[in-house]
Amino acid sequence: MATKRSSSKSPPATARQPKKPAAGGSDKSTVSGPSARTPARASKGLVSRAASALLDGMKSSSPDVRAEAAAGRLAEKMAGTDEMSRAFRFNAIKPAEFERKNALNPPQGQSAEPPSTDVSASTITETNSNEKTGDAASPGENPNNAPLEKVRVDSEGRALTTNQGVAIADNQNSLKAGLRGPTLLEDFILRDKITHFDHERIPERVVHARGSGAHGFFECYEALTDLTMAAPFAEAKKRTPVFVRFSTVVGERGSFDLARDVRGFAVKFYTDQGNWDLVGNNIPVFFIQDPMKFPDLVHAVKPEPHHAMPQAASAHDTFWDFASLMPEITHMLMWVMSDRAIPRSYRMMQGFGVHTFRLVNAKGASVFVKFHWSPMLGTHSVVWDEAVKINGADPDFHRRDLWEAIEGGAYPEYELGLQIFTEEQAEGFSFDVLDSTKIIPEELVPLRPVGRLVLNRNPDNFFAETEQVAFCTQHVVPGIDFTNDPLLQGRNFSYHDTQLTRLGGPNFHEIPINASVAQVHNNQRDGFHRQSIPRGRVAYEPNSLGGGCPFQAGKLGFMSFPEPIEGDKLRGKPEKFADHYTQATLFYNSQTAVEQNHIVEGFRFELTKVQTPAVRSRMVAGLLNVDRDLASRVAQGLGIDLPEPLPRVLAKPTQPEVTSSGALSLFSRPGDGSIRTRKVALIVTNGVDGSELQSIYDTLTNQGALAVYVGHRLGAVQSSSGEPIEVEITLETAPAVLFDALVLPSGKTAIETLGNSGQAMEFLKLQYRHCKPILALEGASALLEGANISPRLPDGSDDPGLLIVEDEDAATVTEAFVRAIARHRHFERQMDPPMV
Ligand code: HDE
Repeated sequence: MATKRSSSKSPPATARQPKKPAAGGSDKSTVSGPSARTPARASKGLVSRAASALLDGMKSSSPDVRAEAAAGRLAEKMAGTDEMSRAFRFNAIKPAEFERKNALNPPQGQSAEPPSTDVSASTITETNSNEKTGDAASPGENPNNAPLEKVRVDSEGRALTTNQGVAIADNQNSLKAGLRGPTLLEDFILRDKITHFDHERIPERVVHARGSGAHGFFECYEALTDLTMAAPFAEAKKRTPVFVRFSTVVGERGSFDLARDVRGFAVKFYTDQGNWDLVGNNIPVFFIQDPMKFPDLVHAVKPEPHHAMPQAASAHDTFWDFASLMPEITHMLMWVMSDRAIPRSYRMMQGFGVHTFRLVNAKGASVFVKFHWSPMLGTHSVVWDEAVKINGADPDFHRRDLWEAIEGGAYPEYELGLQIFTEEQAEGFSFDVLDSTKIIPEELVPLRPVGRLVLNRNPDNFFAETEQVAFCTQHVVPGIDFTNDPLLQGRNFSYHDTQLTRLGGPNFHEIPINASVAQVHNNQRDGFHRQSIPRGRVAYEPNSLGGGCPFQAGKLGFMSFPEPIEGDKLRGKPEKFADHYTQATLFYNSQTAVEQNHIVEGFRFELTKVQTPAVRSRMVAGLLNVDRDLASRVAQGLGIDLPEPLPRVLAKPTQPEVTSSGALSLFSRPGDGSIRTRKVALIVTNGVDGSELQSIYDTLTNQGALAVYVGHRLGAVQSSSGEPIEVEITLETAPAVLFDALVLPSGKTAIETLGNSGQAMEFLKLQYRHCKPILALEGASALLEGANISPRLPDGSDDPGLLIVEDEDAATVTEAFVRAIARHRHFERQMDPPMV
């Protein structure tokens, strides 16, 4: 931060004539309070030597020369301290602590430059450097804020050591009294290793325990200084480093990725004005309206306390019991039962700040804002039957996908869009913008694209970075401010509090992944695991003995937007919060028929797992207030009669501004139309037509897809021309659900073999059931017939996701196949229950 020094600035130490120490002070005294002794050496003229000479004297091997030099420097330090302290005749900013006009215009703290570096030092011996201490501190620098390479460790060419750096001779055997004798307590090497191991685990996050992270940057398209002074938006093309963590909410740290769940989308911006954490989700609304209910929500959805089941699932009684008694949850449930809760990839889901925030510009003017991240690859999901099976086939499906994409150079990218609106606009809305169970339809306030987020670097170490990263909603920078959304206000307490336990104390900001790139200077001291070694003796403000430093920044620092507040002190909610259903209906009405079907199926699955009929029925009664057809279909799926609708809190339904919003459908963001990073299985066995497969393989690879030869066993299969094809993965280790598309080979004997293979036929059936594109090369339609797969859709038209090479040339069909992969899924063929 640029600091303005007070007029008491002194000339550089070397050019200055030292003053006499303050009367009664002593250069020898380290106790507070005046010493009666007059400084012994001050009169000897040593203090008038140039500081550099004194410094050299301190390095002398002669104790006498050192003592003389030390005395000189101590005297100079005292004199300089006194001189600096005198610059603070009184606390000049004290009057500015009072009155409104001063509150809006805080002054910068008073400061004075020390006349020499010794003056601000803890000790004049700091110039005696060695390999451990290094050189003296650079005044005004906190090296903890340097890039992460300062803590990146590499052991190449190094021997094993203990944590004390002692080389370990034998890492195989503990120390024993005789080869067959007892192990000795003396074995400090064993104890060093085992003790550390015993304490390797830290508590997992209470929620969002399972996550995956990546480094990257945010680049803003153009300066937004008219709206905000926040550093990331200061100028066009400005890049701000970020660390992003995606997560599920409910499951424990080792749970599977494809739970039906909300996904966390937390972004830490390391701005040059300090850290800003935008701790969002992939769903723009939340379950509850008041933080008071958060522990209840989490207790209801976590595994039931008596038997700790189920893991990472909301499909159980306690969650739906709570949900059916909390009508404000209804809108969120619509999203969570939709395909948003089972994304194909972290790279293919949106992110939302959820709450209304404020942007504040340098003139102090403020607007409201909602933050939206939209993936460049479009929004895509898997289907529920697939999700269940992916969790068995690869519990790390999303983690692996993110890691491999970044490692492979396909950097995930998202666009940041802002919904910007004024307080006056907000007052006119039919809903309350402080209610986190409500969205602002894009038809009402369109999205303004302002920048892009690119994830281009995997972490070095999962624990050090992804596990230890600590996001807190209260981490904001000048230009970003809160609103009175009660959930946000509650979160602003909760996140810091949770890190204290999880990361073991108040110094978690010093853990390298959490340290800001902006300099950190304050008078906070001590606590568990303190890393920085503060220089000097001053740990309070105001001070004159530290030259006033660190001083308050005044208007350059964070200033809360001076929102006028008045009201009674009470517990309650505003009336508009009581509209629990209008936006749930809006969401349902904005979905395509396919998406509506999936929502019905989502409710049906979850409520089927509920064992208490009263809970099922109460839930259906709530859905009746959303949409009668939805409720009837869910009731039918549960085999129950339609109950009476739940009573509404608001007698008169709200008149919404829009009744359908295209942007709420996942299909409204199909992405860039490419097939980059899509996984395509080419099934091979002896006798396949190899050259044809190879050309498809090449076409797919050239377009950025990940083509993979899948066979029964690793090793080579013989193509019909005798050319070997190397199997890359087997049918048993990589079942259908791990692929986005399938190619069935040509070749008579190969087709016969595959027709008799349970694994190959199951692979084909699942690809079909999950509505994925299938390319059947010449003759492979026999396999389709064998699997009871029709080339026609239920309505009799051609299935556009099923491409069969008969008379057409393979190249034309391959092109159509590529287009079909880009479309992701072909839900036209989906039937309930599935035919195949
Ligand atoms: Fe969180 N939430 N939350 N939450 N949340 C946590 O903080 C909490 C809420 C979200 O990758 C915890 O560090 C309360 C909304 C994400 O590390 C905890 C309330 C949204 C993450 C906590 C909410 C979120 C968390 C647990 C209601 C979307 C993971 C561990 C007042 C806007 C961040 C931790 C990461 C994590 C509390 C509601 C998103 C306990 C009290 C709304 C993405 O502090």
